[in-house]
Amino acid sequence: MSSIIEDLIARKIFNNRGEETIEVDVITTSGFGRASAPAGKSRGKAEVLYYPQGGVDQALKKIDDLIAPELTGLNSDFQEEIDNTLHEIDGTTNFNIIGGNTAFAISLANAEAAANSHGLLLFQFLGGSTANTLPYPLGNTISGGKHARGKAPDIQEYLALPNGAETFLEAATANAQIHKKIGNTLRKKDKLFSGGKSSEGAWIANIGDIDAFEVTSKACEEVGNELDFECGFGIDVAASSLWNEKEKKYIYESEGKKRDATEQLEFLLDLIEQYHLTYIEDPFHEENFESFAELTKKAKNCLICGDDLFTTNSERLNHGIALNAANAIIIKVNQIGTLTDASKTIENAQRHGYTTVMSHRSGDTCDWHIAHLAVAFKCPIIKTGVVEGARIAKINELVRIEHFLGNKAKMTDLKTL
Ligand code: 2PG
Ligand code: MG
Repeated sequence: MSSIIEDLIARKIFNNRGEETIEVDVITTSGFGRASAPAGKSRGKAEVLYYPQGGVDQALKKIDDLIAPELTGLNSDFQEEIDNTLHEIDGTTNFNIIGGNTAFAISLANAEAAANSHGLLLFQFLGGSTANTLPYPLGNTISGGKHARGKAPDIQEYLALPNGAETFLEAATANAQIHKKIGNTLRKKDKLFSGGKSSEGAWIANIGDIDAFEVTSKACEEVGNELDFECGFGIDVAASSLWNEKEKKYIYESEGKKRDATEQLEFLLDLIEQYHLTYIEDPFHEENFESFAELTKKAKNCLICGDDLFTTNSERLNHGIALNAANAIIIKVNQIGTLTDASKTIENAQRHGYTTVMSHRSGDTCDWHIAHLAVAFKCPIIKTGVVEGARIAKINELVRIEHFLGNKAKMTDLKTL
């Protein structure tokens, strides 16, 4: 078995929004790996640049002209060497020259090719024999903010977290039932509701935030009772999208309210208490580490998670760790570019007691690698929607991994939330 890279083939494909994206095949002497890159809509300012000027076409040219000749002949087993080579070819800190999504697709395709060369699945290759813990799926049920249109809620995501399920399959079942129940309720609540969904497959309805809280918490509770295990409930505020720098306020347009940082803190603490929220992502805008820290100190039994705040970047995470800004972090490999960079951030986060949440992007393909990454890197949670092709690709891959592991498979312990 040999894992020497023989060829790198890249092409333009499309994500679930019909946007152009990049797909890369890595061919080794005895293996093959393929990966494609996702795209965010509510991006953090500190994310790497997705593509060089000229977009995907220019990225493809860079692969042919600059990258393929350098990577051919290297051993795909040495992920760090591959990723370092990508950094060297690019030479900038945010992948300005080759594009972060170009790096992402190569990095992931390489890891897959190495695993395949050894006859292993990706999670086995990266995680070894101790990689047998399945993450809980954090599932998007109602979309708002930048992910919706019209008079939808201001908060971007209403998320179910079935943290009492005994297996991944049970947890995924709970999320599907919660999503369905919410759809039925919205049909009654919003006379104009036509069953519209966002890129992430979450419902888009003409309701306000408070209604969305009521509907989601009721559905989580009812399905929890029916299935006889705890179904938690969380949100992604994506507060950078609500923040108005001039006014220094969070603008809740649908609700017709404006909140400064203190009011935002009180608003969120009330919501945690009233709806027993187990998870809040990006409660404040991406530069406000201090308010994050205040909420983390005051919130009980609730994960306070940084997405735009950290952008999977270890330096930003270190700043957060020093301030006790959060207790959880979203991991999106394409925010930072390579698997090696992302795995270092995960390691750093876990060493400091942070809950790591592997995540999809709102614009995504049927690439299922994050399912393997969540298991390999022991992330207790994966955020990857409930329905819609790109989401189901990842959910079903986790079902397959659980099935493959048989009686060795177990769930992380999130029951204390
Ligand atoms: C988020 C994500 C994914 P986007 O904010 O967490 O749900 O959205 O990919 O648009 O950044
Ligand atoms: Mg987010």
